[in-house]
Amino acid sequence: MATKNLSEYDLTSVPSAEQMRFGIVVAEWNYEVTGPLAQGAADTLKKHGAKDENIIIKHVPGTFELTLGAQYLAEFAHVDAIIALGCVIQGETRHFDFICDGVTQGITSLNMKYNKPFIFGVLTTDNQQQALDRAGGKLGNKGDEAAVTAIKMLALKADLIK
Ligand code: DLZ
Repeated sequence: MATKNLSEYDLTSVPSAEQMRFGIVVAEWNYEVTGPLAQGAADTLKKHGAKDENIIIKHVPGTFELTLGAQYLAEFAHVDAIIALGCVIQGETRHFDFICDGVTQGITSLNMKYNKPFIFGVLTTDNQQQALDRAGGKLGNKGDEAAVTAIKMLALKADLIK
């Protein structure tokens, strides 16, 4: 199966983000990957109209901490949507599984708890090269995909509320 390029999407299908406020929480582990993810997400939000002052970027130590970091942003930063960015690379122990399970369930439950989009921008790969390929490399940037998803989910909410 061909792998999708994460940065390729129909530009015309993305609503304006001009009035939206975003939080981005970034894991410091594997920062050579998560740094470019954050850059991609912020650039894509701005490309679709988000203002600099409406993009709040905060860091947490590792992917496991993304859930609480995202909750802090929802509680204290008055943002409309939160993008959680991390990278977990398979190692020799079962840590990979525990971190992936924790963050997946954590981010999922935040969506329900706050009724806001919490976007899962976590790469889970077998090795570093696979991660770099998806952080601005040959397969695009998962941060771009996460940003577009955040905008679309907020637009869906606005459409249904009115
Ligand atoms: C401990 C750990 C390991 C082994 N691997 C990763 C990883 O690949 N990616 C990542 O973001 N974080 C990793 N961590 C750190 C955990 O996410 C967490 O920060 C620590 O277990 C402390 O709670």
